[in-house]
Amino acid sequence: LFMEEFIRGLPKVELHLHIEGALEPELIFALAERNGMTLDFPDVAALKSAYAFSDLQSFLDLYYSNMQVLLTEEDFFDLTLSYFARVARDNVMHCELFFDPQAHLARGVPIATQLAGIERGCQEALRRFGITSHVILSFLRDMSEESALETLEVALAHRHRFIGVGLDSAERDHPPEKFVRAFARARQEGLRLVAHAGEEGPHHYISAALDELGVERIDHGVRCVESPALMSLLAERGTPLTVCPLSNLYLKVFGQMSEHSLPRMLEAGIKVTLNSDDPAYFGGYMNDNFLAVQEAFGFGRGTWIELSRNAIEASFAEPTRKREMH
Ligand code: ES4
Ligand code: ZN
Repeated sequence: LFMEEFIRGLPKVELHLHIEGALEPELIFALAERNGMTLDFPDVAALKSAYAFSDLQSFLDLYYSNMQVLLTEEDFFDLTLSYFARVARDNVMHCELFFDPQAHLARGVPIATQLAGIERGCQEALRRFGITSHVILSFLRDMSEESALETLEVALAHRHRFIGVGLDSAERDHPPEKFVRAFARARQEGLRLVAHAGEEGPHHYISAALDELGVERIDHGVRCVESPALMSLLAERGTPLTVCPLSNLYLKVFGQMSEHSLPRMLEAGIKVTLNSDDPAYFGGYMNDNFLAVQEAFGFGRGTWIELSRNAIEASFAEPTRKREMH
């Protein structure tokens, strides 16, 4: 109980959060009503009963379907501020959030609308809660590289509104190599680079994201434990992994939390961080993830401090902000 209070009170940094994955069922219904849309579910309870996933794709189908209620700048603002209001209670002090522009562009929502709403939500979070944040534009890997490049060109009119690019969505059969040109273009613009790899996909996707795309952080990366050579490399280079324990459980990457590769990665000296991924879908926000890990592994205070330091160091926060957080 003492450890639980200690973990709840720890100042936290979230580096792996899809803002569309913070869309709670109640907000889905509120936005649908505001936008005059009819949902496939009669009420919140019926929608929630669909939140049982067998793998990544079964989750993504519902995730893309639900986000159709996001149409206006106000919708993106309300979503973003609702996330920050929730994690202020978990003592989150800094967050780097992903958004999926291609998913909204496909419905005719301009990238300027998306970015304006998200940015205003981030500014309000700083004003109300003192939480700092950065936005990362994520390419959908199940779409073409041409689409990624077009999206990046349109987004570059708002270059100052995002700090980097990422790569997400259905991983299997969509290796990092597919996006070499898109990441090279982003690098040219001085953008920071991250990519999802080794969540459902094989460990060699992690190596490819590092070597072919030149990413600075790996999102998930939990399947690195299948290659001892890769684990040594990650530890040597100090490459941060943004691990999402409840996500991995809900998407059946691991059968139980006790089987999660987190302790093996820590043991190998890899810079692991803990994050929530899609908190409205996977049973909880930062503290829920931290406490689920503690229940399974019973870490001591030293490990929790190490995880917290890793997240501050792995962030793209300004050096002065990093010093403040330490
Ligand atoms: C995602 Cl858990 C996960 N994996 C890959 N892409 C995603 N987009 C949103 N959540
Ligand atoms: Zn993710």
